[in-house]
Amino acid sequence: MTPGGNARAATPARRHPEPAFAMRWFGPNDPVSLAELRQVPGLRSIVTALDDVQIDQPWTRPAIEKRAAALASYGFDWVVAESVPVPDAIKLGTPERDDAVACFASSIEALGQAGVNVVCYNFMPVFDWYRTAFHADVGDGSTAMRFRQADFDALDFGAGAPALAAWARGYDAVAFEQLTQAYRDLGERGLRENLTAFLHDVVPIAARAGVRLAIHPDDPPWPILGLPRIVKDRADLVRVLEASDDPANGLTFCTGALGARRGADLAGMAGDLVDRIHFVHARNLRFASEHDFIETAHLRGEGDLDLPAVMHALLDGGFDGPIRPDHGRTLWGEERIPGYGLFDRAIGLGYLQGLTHGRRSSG
Ligand code: DNO
Repeated sequence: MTPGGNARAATPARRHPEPAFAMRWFGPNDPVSLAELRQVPGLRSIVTALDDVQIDQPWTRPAIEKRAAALASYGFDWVVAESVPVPDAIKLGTPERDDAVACFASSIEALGQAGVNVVCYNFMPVFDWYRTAFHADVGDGSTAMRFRQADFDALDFGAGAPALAAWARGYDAVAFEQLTQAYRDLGERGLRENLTAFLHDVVPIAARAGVRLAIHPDDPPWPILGLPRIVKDRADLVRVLEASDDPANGLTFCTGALGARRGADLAGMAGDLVDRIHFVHARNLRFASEHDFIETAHLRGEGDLDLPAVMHALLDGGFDGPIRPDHGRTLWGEERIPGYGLFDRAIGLGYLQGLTHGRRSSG
């Protein structure tokens, strides 16, 4: 019997493998130290990036091996590069695009040689993920990140956009206006074509290097500021996968990003796409209304997303890749990067481990 007696009942029961339970570390400047992470039960795998490398420079094998050695000295493996940045030249298809693709490809090859086999990237224009509050009051003395469209709409980008802690660079007024206008002119269709061209170029290189590419969905998963968004929902994910059938062309399944579209069938998507899911971000959130949500603890019932259902779909589908608890609340007075405190993510990791072990012993 297949657990749950679901649509997979006709296929032989799947094993329930162990994913690689991981946490993200932002490098030497992260207020969470490797010494602290070492105390998290069952944590052997780290997700990190060489954020100090300029975006127009490739990641070199010595630099990658240096970071891997720092992790290894605490007993950790580097399992995912999150993220290797995709410069605007590639997304916009400017004349510098080919050089930028060559640079990205060279980073992929070096990562593969160093044994880092999964690469997370995104194709979001201008902003990576965006929140309108980083320390919103949860009501129990903790804080969490929030996105409220009305607050976003009230922002004034007339003077450009500030750098947001640890994930995006800032732009002055002129650069911001030029860049946003270039993406608006490009539109969804142009951005999709540029993603397809990018995949066409880099997927074969990744496949040869033994690296799986894992695109991260847009967050929030709807257009903001009139900018095109092309990785928002199931149809978009399928379109990305169809751009190249090679298994090296895969997904980062981010429950928080995809689940911010109210009513998204996360477990259904996870089960259907599991063979191409190379990396999982597990995050929970609670809706105040459509396009207004606050992030919550991972536990079922704390937020509106059903992480146990997603985990079961992944495990029943044979998922054994890296998974990390994504954004958590800021707890117990810690001073960390918003969303990336130690405590709630450690609790979240324990929850994901418990769900996995429970499913294994019942399946
Ligand atoms: C947010 C993360 C993102 C993610 C990139 C992937 O916490 O999920 O910053 O790393 O969007 O490229």
